[in-house]
Amino acid sequence: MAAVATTTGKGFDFSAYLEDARQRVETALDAALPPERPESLREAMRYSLLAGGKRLRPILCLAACELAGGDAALALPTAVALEMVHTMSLIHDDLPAMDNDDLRRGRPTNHKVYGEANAILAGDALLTRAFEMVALRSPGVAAERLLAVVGELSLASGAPGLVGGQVVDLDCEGKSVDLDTLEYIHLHKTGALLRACVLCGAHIAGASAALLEALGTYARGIGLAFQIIDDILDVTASSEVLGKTAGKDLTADKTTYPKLLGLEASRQRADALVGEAKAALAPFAEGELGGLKAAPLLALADYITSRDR
Ligand code: GRG
Repeated sequence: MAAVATTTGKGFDFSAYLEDARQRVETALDAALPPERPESLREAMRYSLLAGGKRLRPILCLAACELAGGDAALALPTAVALEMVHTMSLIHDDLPAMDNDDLRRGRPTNHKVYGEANAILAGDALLTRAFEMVALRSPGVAAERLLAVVGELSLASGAPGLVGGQVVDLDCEGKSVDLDTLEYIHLHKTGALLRACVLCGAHIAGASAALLEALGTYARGIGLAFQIIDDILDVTASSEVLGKTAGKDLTADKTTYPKLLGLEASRQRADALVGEAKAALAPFAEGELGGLKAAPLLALADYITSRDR
């Protein structure tokens, strides 16, 4: 795959980059769920996976691979795996036993269409297919790099990541929560998978320990900022634009950054976190080549606070 980063006469063209990366990801997602039995399970998996999210997580993975000097094509199966884990978490999050939502990515939620049992199983099948993508469908990547990816995916998906964050989030509904606990929820429920995205992309390229550490700092900043903006959009945007039910946090009596700090201070906090994330990459963005390689991750950090959905 040619370098995903594209430039114009004026410099890095982020819109063209996003469009190109999204197309590559969509094609790979489609190919990752070919005809297989049982057809009903495949249909439920494809319904949510191919419903057109922003694809931020797989794109972060490809961009990190390129910053580390790797070929983004080799990271594509891992990028698909990360979007599968994310989609699984959305399906499960929407279930009646969790957030009980009926709108996701602009369509009825998976369990509304296929029933609860099938939605749980579609999520389970996406989660396990994610590990299959890495272990069995990543040609050309050395086994020890794939092992590092499997490690990151496991940490992000399980108790130290998504599941742990979700448990504390559910437990805190209707209770008053301090900033520390809120940060724990955000860093686990949302931040852990974003961290895995950049670290997995970097592992595929055999990144140095110094770059992995910088990417960990970058991920912490964008992970928290992403969830703060998510909380802000829940208050300020419409369900139509978001493609999911707006105002849910208030209805579920959840503590959010806007609730604790107010909208303006929350936005300032998100901007500061994105600044910290970008600063962590500064040593790797030096020179013309460094600047070109780091441009996508720097622009993606800004995109997190400027997005409207
Ligand atoms: C069963 C192993 C296992 C894990 C599931 C349900 C759960 C545990 C965790 C919930 C995680 C969750 C849904 C966090 C919210 C993260 C978030 C802000 C999602 C929205 O992401 P976007 O805006 O969505 O990138 P799109 O649709 O654009 O991809």
